[in-house]
Amino acid sequence: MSDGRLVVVSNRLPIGPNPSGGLVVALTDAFGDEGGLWVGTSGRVTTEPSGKFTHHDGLRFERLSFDLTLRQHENYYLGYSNSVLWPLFHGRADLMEIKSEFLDDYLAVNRHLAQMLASVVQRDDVIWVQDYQLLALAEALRDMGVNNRIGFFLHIPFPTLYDIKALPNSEAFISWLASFDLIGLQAQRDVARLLEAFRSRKDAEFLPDGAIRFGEHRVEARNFPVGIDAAAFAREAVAATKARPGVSLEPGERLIIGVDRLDYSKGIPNRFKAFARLLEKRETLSGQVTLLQIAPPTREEVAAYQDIRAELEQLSGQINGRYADLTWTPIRYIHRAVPRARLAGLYRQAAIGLVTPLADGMNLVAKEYVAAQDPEDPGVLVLSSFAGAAEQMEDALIVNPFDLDEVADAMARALEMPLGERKARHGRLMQGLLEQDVTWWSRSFLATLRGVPRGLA
Ligand code: GDG
Repeated sequence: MSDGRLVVVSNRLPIGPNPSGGLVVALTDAFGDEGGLWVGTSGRVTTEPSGKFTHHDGLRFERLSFDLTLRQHENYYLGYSNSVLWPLFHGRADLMEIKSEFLDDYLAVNRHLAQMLASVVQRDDVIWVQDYQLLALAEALRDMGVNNRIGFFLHIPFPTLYDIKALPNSEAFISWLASFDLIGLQAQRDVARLLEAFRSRKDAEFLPDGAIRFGEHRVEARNFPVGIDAAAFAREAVAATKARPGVSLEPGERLIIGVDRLDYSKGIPNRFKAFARLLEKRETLSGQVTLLQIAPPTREEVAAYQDIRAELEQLSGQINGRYADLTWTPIRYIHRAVPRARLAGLYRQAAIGLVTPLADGMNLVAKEYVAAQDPEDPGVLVLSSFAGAAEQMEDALIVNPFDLDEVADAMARALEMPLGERKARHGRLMQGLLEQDVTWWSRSFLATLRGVPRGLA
């Protein structure tokens, strides 16, 4: 076991005196009292490439940021990361935009970062790389002679071998992965796909302990489902409900909530259509149920995101036009971010958490919705089988988001579900969230990484 410093690398560094978010909670715990280093981009776009890191003080661990140039932002971040890898890994090869300069700058940013990192990494450090923007980092570090343990965690789904073939660099892509010591994935299905990709390589040797050997290097792949700080979020939901009333509803009217970055992978159009199907099938629900969809903007410079926004505006207008009356608007669609404390209260107010992605690494909204419920009168989670969370959250009503009737029927079932069944399902789901929370996630990943054998396989 190595006890060296932890060095985390992610695309975006959390900057400011009080950064928040799941990853910050998990890693603050992982850095512990010994501290460590977190490295990532500053979020600033400059004209000159930055040759060295900027230090940020104020936390128990050290933070180092670097700036991207406008060209790097366009090609590495919006281009290869979010117009090639993101759509492909979410099963949307049709939305990929392949340009050679995207890949060139993706590699250039990964190499440039590796170079800067190599100068600060110490002999016993363990390096933990986060997510799809930095897939090529370990290979670049190895080329520079960095021999430390390097782990990688992919927050989004791993693609099928069939989809990998659609990459302009599918062979090199597998070699990038083979340079890590440990690859963490959200779900078992992702591990199976990664192993299939490795199996397609003639130079891969599957070892009896489950690891894979490429030449002299050995790599392991396992699933570590990301959790949330469930206990803290439950407290936040109670506080939010005491602090202010939720959205105003007519007597007897019930709320269904959806919360997602406005992304085509989240299945929001299907959700709206399934909700319309529910209204069509159950006329008595007219005026009795409202869908609140919070969908803050994201990656608006990418054309596919402009298209999904236009589609949703059209669809919500159409459904509201058909069903609304003087006192009831069936879909309340908010294209803006809502403060986190407010969100916790809205989840708690909602009788249904409607989470219907077409592809999703995990989906933390599903977990937050459950954590926010009143255990004495909990709402029901309706969850897509395509979210990684479905592997853990078997007590949700699991649906196929492509089948509008199935989703509509699950909503109807949730609205009618007796209190005893709701409590039993919620109790089991909450227990799972508390047992496998976000610190469990980072601790299990790091314990595994620190324990992987080094040197020749
Ligand atoms: C990636 C993977 C994986 C959303 N709207 C507002 C808001 N949010 C917060 C939610 C939740 C987070 O954003 C979204 O997390 P998800 O997990 O649902 O999805 P991604 O952003 O796509 O995250 C995903 C995750 O990484 C972690 O590994 O689960 O599969 O795609 O926390 O609450 N927060 C606030 N206002 C909003 O309007 N405050």
